[in-house]
Amino acid sequence: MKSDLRSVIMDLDKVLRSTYKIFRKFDEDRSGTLEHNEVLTLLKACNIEVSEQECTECLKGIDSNGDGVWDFTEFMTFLGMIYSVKLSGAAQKEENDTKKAQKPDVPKRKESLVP
Ligand SMILES: [Ca+2]
Repeated sequence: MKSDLRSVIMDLDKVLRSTYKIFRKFDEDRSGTLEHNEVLTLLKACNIEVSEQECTECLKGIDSNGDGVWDFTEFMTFLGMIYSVKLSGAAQKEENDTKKAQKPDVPKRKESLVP
């Protein structure tokens, strides 16, 4: 149990380090935070097409301390939201696939069952 926890912490450490490297790549001016234009670039990199206004709203929605930019913690919040959306999409697809698999293959009849 203790070694499992230690293993998870070590894995988490690796994930956080690589995530921080990604955060730094988007922090083009090395300010330590992501400003509007950097968030816009990030959203585009995630294939999320938004207008300037939508980007502002997204930035504000995750900007928990209200300083107008995203710090690393807020960036992690964004990633968590992206991951959550991805998981719910995968769950929905799995549910749809299950429904399709369970649906009986009944051929449509054109003729009436009543003679
Ligand atoms: Ca920045």
